[in-house]
Amino acid sequence: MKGQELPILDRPVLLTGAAGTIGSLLAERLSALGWTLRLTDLVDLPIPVPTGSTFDRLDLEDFDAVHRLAEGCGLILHFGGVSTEHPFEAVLGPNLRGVFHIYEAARRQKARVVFPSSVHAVGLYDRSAVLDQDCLLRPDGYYGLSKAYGEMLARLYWDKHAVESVLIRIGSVLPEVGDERHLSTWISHDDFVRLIQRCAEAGQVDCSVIWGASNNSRSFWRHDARRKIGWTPLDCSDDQAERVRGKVTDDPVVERYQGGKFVVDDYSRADFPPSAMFDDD
Ligand code: 15L
Repeated sequence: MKGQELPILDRPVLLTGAAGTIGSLLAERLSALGWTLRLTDLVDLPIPVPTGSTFDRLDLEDFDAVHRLAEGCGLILHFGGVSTEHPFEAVLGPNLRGVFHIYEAARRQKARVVFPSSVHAVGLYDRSAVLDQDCLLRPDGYYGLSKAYGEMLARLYWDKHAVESVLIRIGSVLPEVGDERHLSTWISHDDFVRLIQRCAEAGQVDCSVIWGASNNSRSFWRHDARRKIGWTPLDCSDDQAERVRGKVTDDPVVERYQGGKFVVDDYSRADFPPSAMFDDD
């Protein structure tokens, strides 16, 4: 980012949501790479605080506390907040107000942000659709809607305040594929950690969108900013296809859409809309 005195990794990295599944993975793997991490979550860490890192409990809705913790940071990995489908009121504070606090802190600190968007920001596309980075967002619930909001907030802070972001539309970060849908959405731990490394090391990222999936031949997604970031996924779900063959639900709505089971939470359409209903053309 222009006007920044020090390279990003010469300053501490704030990691929110450090107690979550992805957060603890990143805490362990990035600290092992020598990163100076400021870890935070609403609850205590399930792992020992890695050497060289600090941990503080933090409520993302506390504007002053977010600012204090972000002081001096060059990068914010914002993995805090609600990470599954919930009623609107439960999503509102952590995911809408919380991400606003993160972007205000990034603006003050001239920090870069990694914002984990999600497959659920586009979860109401049919699985037969192949999406590019600039597709219309079609969230599959309030959680996905909060990810779409986060993407737009990031865009606003880039256009208006030059705060850089990498928006990673994460599929499924898992040690291994668990069902047939994951053959399209899976991203291995190693590919994911390498992507986060590139988000920090890339010279300039502007406001970039990355599809967060390994090099899966069944991917729902294609063009994004990976060349600009310098990331190439090395893993691939294809060799796990045999193991999960037939691992599907018996719900046609779940199996139709990219968002899978999140779609059916509070789903109330009585009809089964034709697939062309929302097509971009
Ligand atoms: C997500 O965004 C969730 O945070 C995660 O728990 C998974 O459900 C993932 O999407 C997915 O849909 O596989």
